[in-house]
Amino acid sequence: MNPYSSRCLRSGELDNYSARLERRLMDMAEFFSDKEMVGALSDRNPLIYTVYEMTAPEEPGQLSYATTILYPGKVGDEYYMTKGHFHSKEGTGEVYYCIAGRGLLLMQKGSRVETTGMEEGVVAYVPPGWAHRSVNTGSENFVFLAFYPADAGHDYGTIAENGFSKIVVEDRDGPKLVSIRPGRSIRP
Ligand code: S6P
Ligand code: ZN
Repeated sequence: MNPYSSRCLRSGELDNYSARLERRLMDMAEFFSDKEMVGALSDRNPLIYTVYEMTAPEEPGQLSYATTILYPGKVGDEYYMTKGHFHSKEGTGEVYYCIAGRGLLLMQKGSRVETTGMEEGVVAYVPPGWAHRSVNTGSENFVFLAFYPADAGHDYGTIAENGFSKIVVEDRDGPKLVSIRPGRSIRP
């Protein structure tokens, strides 16, 4: 295959991409904690995030990249966030680069939870084996670019079933990490 490139705008749009995905609340209802609020918002079904992917062939050694535009908002007290996933293939990590906005990269391995604060210019590393989710804790679009092995694959089912053991909610003093499944391993 031949080399290629994309121009990544500050808005998060790629001018050259292979797929554009939209995730609305009802595409990810099971991922938010406040089920009553999910029900109340179901008619409006707000757009939570948009992804522009440039995927390479799913073969060892190939790399894909994608931007995510995560919109500001909350479902109850819980900030808008991505579904979050493990990579299906063991031994595959990922690099995130924040282009605009403010948020948290929430990661979990077993019962260990780590967060990295994301703002313009921050580069973050997700080591192999860590589930990862992005959370918009700001009032503007949280925009980031991710680079990952093209054959990593995405396991959403484990998160849909078990959830992360901590969620990010708005408190009087700002974003707060709250334990909802203390000490529980994400992969029982
Ligand atoms: C892919 C990478 C990101 C996410 C995107 C949406 O490995 O981590 O491009 O796919 O942020 O999140 P999610 O959890 O719905 O795939
Ligand atoms: Zn990933």
